[in-house]
Amino acid sequence: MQINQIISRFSRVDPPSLFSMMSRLKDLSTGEILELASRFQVEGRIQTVEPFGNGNVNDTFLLITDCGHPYTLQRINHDVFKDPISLMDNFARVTQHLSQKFKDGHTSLQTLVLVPALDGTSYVTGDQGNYWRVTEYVPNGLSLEVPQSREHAYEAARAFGDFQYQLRDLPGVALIETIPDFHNTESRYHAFLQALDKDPCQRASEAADLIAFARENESLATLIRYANFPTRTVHNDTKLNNVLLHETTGAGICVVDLDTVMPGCALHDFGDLVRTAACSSEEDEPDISKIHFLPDRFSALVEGYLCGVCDLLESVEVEHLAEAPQVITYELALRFLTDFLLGDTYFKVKRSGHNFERARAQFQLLRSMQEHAPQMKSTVSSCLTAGPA
Ligand code: GN1
Ligand code: MG
Repeated sequence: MQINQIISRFSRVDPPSLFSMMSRLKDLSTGEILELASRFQVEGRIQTVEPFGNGNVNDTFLLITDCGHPYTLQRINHDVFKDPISLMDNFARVTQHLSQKFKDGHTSLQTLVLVPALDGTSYVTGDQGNYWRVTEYVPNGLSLEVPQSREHAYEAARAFGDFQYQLRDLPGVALIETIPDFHNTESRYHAFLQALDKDPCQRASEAADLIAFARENESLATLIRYANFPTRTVHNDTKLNNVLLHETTGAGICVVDLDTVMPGCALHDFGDLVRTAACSSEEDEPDISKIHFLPDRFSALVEGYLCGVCDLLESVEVEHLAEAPQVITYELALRFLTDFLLGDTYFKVKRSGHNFERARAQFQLLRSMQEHAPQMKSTVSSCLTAGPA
């Protein structure tokens, strides 16, 4: 693929001339990016740099060298990830394991490939103590916010299921927890109550309806507790846009965004994928009349996930598959609402009220899921009875 084609597809702007887009690179100068990139074993000289992807936490850039080689460069947000060195250790172990599985023919899914720094380490530190890494760009990958078809949903779920399955025998000690209590919904609920109590930006009155709904649904905060389920190595951030699908065939090709891969509960992965892939809209849709749970996409997700995860799940996990999406949707709504109350300090925001809109959208999706709860249960049962597709 030509350099300009890659840039224009992913940056959604006309192909830029050399470094013409630098004003959009946030707090970074051209010189800083070049200097950082030159500290990795990249092939050729960097020719273009573009902001890339839609992550809410890290900063990602697409680099293209003069020999046409694309890479992704990422700054790890160390306000969120307090121990980037251990995080990179997790990253290296997981990608090594998955690439071996691919080479041995156990999976059709590729994994991310780290490009080492000149000194052989997996990251470099920048001037302000930031941590940076480079990975090979995955060609032909499509990252979607909303699936365009049932097949997309199936493939995304198969890929995340396969990811859990391949990691079942990750050798060595457990991965470190890059963010402790990440999917502890109960502690997310307490953090929300604390934010509400302090209300440092005096925003609680604007969000009275959302706050009331959060309180009414408090029982969801304790429905899925880690301790009651098998601990597995899971992804923990399985939004649809964190799996690349092949741009022409639609097949799952690579699971990305590996910063929260750590010990956890399989149900959170399944639930978070449903949250983003069985919804009619993006997660921050401002017009809530457009937000609906999509039962047809849900059945594709159940089928795909059960296919990918093989025989890994225990009955206690299977029994909660239909409820997990509600729990994680509630958890995300709480996190967005908490961040809104605290003044938008965690998630990147694109506009004023963005976190409020995200929380409102997630609560709306939750309502729609609640209306479909019996149907979700029967979908899971019939997929289990039908067996592998
Ligand atoms: C963040 O970085 P990104 O966009 O993949 C967040 C997820 C949320 C998601 C919501 C480390 O993920 O937990 O589900 O935003 N990641 C972290 O869009 O908090
Ligand atoms: Mg992420």
